[in-house]
Amino acid sequence: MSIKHKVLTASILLAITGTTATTLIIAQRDTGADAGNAARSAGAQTANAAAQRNAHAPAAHATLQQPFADASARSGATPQAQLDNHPAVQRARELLQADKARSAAAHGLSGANADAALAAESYQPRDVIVEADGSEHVRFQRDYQGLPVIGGDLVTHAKNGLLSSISKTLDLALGNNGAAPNAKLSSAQAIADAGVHFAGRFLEQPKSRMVYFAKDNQPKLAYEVTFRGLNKAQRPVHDLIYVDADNGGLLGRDSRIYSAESTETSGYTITRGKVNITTAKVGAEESDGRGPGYLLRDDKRGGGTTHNTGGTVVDLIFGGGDFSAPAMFDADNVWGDEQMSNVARTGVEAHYGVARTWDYYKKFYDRLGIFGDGVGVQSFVNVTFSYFFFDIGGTNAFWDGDAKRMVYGNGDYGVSNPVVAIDVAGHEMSHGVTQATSGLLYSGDAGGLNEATSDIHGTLVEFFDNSPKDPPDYLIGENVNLDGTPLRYMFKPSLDKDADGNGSFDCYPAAGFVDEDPHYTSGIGNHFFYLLAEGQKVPKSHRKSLLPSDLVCNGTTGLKGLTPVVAGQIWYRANTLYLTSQASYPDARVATQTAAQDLVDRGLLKASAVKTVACAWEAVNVGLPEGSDAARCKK
Ligand SMILES: [Ca+2]
Ligand SMILES: [Ca+2]
Ligand SMILES: [Zn+2]
Repeated sequence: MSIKHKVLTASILLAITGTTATTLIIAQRDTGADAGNAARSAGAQTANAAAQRNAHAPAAHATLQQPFADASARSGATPQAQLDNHPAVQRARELLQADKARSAAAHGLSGANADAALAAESYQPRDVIVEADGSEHVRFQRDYQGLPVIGGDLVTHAKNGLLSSISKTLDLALGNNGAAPNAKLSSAQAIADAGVHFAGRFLEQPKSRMVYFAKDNQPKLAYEVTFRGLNKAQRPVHDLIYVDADNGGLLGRDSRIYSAESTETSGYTITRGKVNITTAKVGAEESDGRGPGYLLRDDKRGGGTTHNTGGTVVDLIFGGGDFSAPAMFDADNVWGDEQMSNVARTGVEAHYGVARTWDYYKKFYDRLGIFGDGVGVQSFVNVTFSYFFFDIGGTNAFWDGDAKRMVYGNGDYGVSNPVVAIDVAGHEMSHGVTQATSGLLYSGDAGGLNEATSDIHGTLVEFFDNSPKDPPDYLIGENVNLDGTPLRYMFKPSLDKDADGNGSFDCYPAAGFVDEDPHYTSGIGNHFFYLLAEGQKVPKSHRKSLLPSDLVCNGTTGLKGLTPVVAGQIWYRANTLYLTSQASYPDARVATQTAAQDLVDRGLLKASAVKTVACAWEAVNVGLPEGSDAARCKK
């Protein structure tokens, strides 16, 4: 193992709320000391990055201590304990022992050397067949020095207590007579070397374990590196690649048929009752020894997975947190129950929100996944947050742009639910879309546009899902706080102001934004979007407290909207085609007017739509950039 050192790298953790003063957050990330060495070919770079992320994964020997660690050969239905105690297996062991002693003598070993060689090898039964005539056939996996020997498996054939033959491709001698296995390469280096031979795109972090790889009767100490991902045809692949533990050379490979079967099932959520989700049916080898059963993995949507961190703490300044948990598992595919505290319900809701967000982007924008590459994301639930190491609780969620994962807080007992509502899931995933397209910065006007983009799409996902348990609205996170107070209000952003007067902006200030929290400057974009989608109409929930004149900044009356779907098309097109990383609100006005004109040119919208866009911007005091001759609301 090379020694890893920590560096602080800037990473934008885009959170659903701005309860902390800091929005540009420093996350802790490992860099491998062996990075230069590992990147010895261009192809190794992806694997190297993955290896760096994998820095906290248990070492190969630790993996081997887990029960069922060698589950690959345990697909048989007979429980291990039953196999171990089978009389035919006991007899076969004795016969093997005698054969080993003969073999040791044949290799010139005697005394302590022979004892060490004998002790170094062990056998685990995998299958037993006893025929009617008393013939016994026992299949064993072989271990050497506690490491599995790939290709060392054998079958003993016996009758009446006499060994008739052994089927095997590897003889006894493994060479080092009991010396502990000693690899020159670290696990991370082996993953990088093996990565050169993997043609797919990763769906999860590569894993490695140390084994002996035996081919042509030449056992070698090796790393078995497991890669799972998607090939060019977007089919899931599962490759085991064996590299020499001393020099990284390719020794062999094995491809598992990716046997997972997608199943449609249902589960209980925190806020939406029972929902339909897609899970993956897997055997023990695909579930880290927890199964056969089902994983919260959606192979119909790029293999996205949902994980239970078990309450890991993420510091909003220093990052951290343990994200090594495998995808959530359930033996009978019945997920969650009616207990609010059940983590399964939280996982199901996050999993569901991700699926609906995927479907929304596919249906309305023909976009496959956040990055447009057909690959799902990892979602982590059961997280709490600290700030400068002080406990601040669980009422938050964020998209970690660096690690490309979503993290959902647990909520705060008695105050808020786990933060997995669908507008929050849609919000967080949409940060990834922005990251992959306009790349809007997270400060100034651009920061507000970035946050508004996420609120807009999160809301449209809620419209798309249209659940009676969560009627579509222009509120953000109304299902987070137990008292129903939303995090934000798109039609009148300043309604979120706290007692100190901190909160979202309704109207664009002439000088633009510089240092304000993007969760507040998003008010301009959200407000514009509401007017564009719905017009100057007070939502039912607020008819007693607001007048149409309260919805605009410029005293205009009778503004008409274009429908939420059309407004979404315009915003998406502007964000993915016309906005750049430092865009201002006036730039966004031009971008959305250009996007609307595109749709007019394609015959999808009436020519007046461009003016409708201009009028909505003017209603929130966003003008045109200097010298622009783009359309104005009047004339
Ligand atoms: Ca709602
Ligand atoms: Ca909502
Ligand atoms: Zn956000």
